[in-house]
Amino acid sequence: MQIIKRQPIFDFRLLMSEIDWSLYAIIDHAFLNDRSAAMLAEQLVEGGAGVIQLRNKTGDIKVFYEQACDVIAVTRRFNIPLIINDRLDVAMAVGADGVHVGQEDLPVSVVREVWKQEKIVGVSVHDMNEFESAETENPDYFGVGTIYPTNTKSNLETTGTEILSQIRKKTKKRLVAIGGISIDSMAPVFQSGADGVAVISALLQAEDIKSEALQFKKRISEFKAS
Ligand code: 3NM
Repeated sequence: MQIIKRQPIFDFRLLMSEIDWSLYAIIDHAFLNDRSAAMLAEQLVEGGAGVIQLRNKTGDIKVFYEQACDVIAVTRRFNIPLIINDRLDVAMAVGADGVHVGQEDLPVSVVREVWKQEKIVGVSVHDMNEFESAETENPDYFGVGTIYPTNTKSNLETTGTEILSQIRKKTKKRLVAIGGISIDSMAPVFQSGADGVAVISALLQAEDIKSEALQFKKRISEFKAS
């Protein structure tokens, strides 16, 4: 295991504008199936994912840390940001580029207080109340969902795409739609103002992950061109 220097990949002010948020791939431990997180990261990035998030809900922080060390070696090579789900300690320990918090995690303001460096902080919102209250803490981007039904996180109500249009009217910040998103269900998400899609199962369950990511990107570039 290598020790990672705690340096941001780019100047942070450039970072937010240089990131391609359109395909935000989440590597979820529950979907590894004996594959390494680093190998998946490589395929996703080669397929065009512009952001990688690492998610591990098992509670085994040592494993999470080791996976993050391996994945950041890949994302650094491709100059792609690595965002850690939930765990600020893991994010800080590996010198990740950001952390994504949910409604039950540390508040955005606390993350910024503890992590003195300029890093990306994203937050999940599921309705307008959560959005309004998260906005007061000034996150860098919002994960908005659960857009469509999904087995990956089935305890939440689905919002459909309407919430994206509502939030789009209220903020210029990056909006990443999440929940049940596949190549065929993406169009309304982008039409409603999302900057990107955050995807787990449609990518990690694909037979060829790199080519699935490429297909996502191809379709996204068609939306952007139209
Ligand atoms: N968060 P898939 S939905 C991790 O709504 C997660 O906050 C959600 O996985 C939220 O692409 C979700 O397989 C699951 O549907 C996303």
